Amino acid sequence: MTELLDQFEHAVVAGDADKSAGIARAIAEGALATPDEVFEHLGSAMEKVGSKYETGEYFVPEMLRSAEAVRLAIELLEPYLFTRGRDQSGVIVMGTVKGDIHNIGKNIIVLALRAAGYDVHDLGVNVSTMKFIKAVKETSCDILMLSAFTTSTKVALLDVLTALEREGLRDRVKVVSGGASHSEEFAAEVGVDAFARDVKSALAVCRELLQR
Ligand code: B12
Repeated sequence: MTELLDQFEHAVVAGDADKSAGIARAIAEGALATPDEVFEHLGSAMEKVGSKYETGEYFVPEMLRSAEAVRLAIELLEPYLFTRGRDQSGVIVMGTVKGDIHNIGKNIIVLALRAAGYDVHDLGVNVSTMKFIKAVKETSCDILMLSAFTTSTKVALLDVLTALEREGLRDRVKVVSGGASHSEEFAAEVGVDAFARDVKSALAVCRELLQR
């Protein structure tokens, strides 16, 4: 099985959507891997793509081909992932903060959380502070998850936290942050409740926060 998942990861990194879609279909039809395994490999594949982009081995077209391979694989795997056991419950609002349009990692996390049974309201990218506040009020969510990628959008993350305080909502909702170029130190500095680096830790953090 590891071999199939490695091939899956490799096809995504290579941007070979036909191959990754074929493997995704096989996984879905034969229940050949657990959702956690699938998410881990998708996350890891795109992290490799990100590194290749940063080192100049890949350019935007290569990266977008890999992103398309992920999108297609997710589409094919979705029905299979959602028929698996749903063992969690909780409402989560998620979005990428204002000024930021990165969504590949966020989308993987959203899918993983939904597959684990959470009711996830995905607000998309470039989400204003007001939109986050409105969603927290309307959904009475347990957890607010904020994606922030660039250094400049960290300011937007702080703005959401300040607005939560101002609106008297900070004690009602747990805030989790994540995203490339984000660190544990920064998360502690801005005062979120938890930080997660990848799919596995995001799931673990949500599980833990909802048990408190
Ligand atoms: C893909 C990408 C793009 C794509 C985005 C496409 C898309 N639809 O998302 C495009 C080309 C559009 C782009 C644009 C820009 N980008 Co860009 N981009 C990347 C890149 C290469 C990969 C990001 C990615 O998708 N990784 C794969 C996924 C799976 O990983 P991930 O996003 O990190 O997500 C994982 C975790 O972070 C975590 N996670 C993610 N979100 C969340 C949220 C929560 C709550 C939790 C718990 C966890 C979590 O779980 C995910 C799964 O494991 C990174 C470099 C890198 N190595 O990360 C730069 C990077 C993020 N980009 C960067 C920059 C600067 C930009 C631009 C400003 C300009 C530019 N020069 O390219 C614009 C910004 C536009 C804007 N306003 O947002 C910088 C940010 C640097 C900084 N410190 O500010 C980076 C780090 C590259 C670099 N070293 O310069 N980018």
